[in-house]
Amino acid sequence: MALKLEPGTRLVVATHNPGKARELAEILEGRFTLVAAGELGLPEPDETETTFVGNALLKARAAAEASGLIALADDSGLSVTALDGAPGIYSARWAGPDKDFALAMRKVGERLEAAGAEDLSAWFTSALAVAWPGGPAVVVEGRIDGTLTFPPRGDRGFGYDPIFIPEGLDQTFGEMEPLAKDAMSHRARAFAKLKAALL
Ligand code: ITT
Repeated sequence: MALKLEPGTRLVVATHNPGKARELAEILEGRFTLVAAGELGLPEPDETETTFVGNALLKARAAAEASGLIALADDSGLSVTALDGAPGIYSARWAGPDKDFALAMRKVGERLEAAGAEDLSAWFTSALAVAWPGGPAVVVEGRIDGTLTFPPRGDRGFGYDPIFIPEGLDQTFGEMEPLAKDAMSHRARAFAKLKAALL
């Protein structure tokens, strides 16, 4: 049987990151009835996998089992070429327990400086997973390439947005209109694949 997501389906969005939740709601454009993981009091599972895909599946499956609803999860992060792909799946963890992304962005800058890196290329990845309670799951990945800039610029978006300039543009994700980011982001690219697979 082909997996399908019917319009209007109740979908739990398995994220505790408000910036991500907002973008996912914008990208899904009212196609589904979204229920936030926080609203259901769902626990945040430990992200024990070693890939974006693995952690997205883990989060979607945990939310589907705990809620009995179809669940959508995103695992994402910033990868820096000169840092061998770091922080990658550890992007949230570089911000520490206080989720301090000014600190995390400074850490990226300091590591680049310590490495004497001239290559400032980087990319964002988003793995989006959909899991059915007690059933199958689907996962896809989207990516956008760009260049890092220091100091950070702009206060829109979230996380590492103020240091990331997407390829071909000169504004950071932190400076761009949210809808412009949504039209090109790693998350939007992953969703386009999900749409092709499930809608
Ligand atoms: P959930 O697991 O509850 O969804 P989280 O913030 O822990 O929330 P991740 O483990 O996927 O999510 O961590 C991804 C981190 O990567 C996130 O905290 C951001 O700092 C960063 N990140 C991902 N997408 C981003 C984007 O579009 N812009 C800026 N930073 C982003």
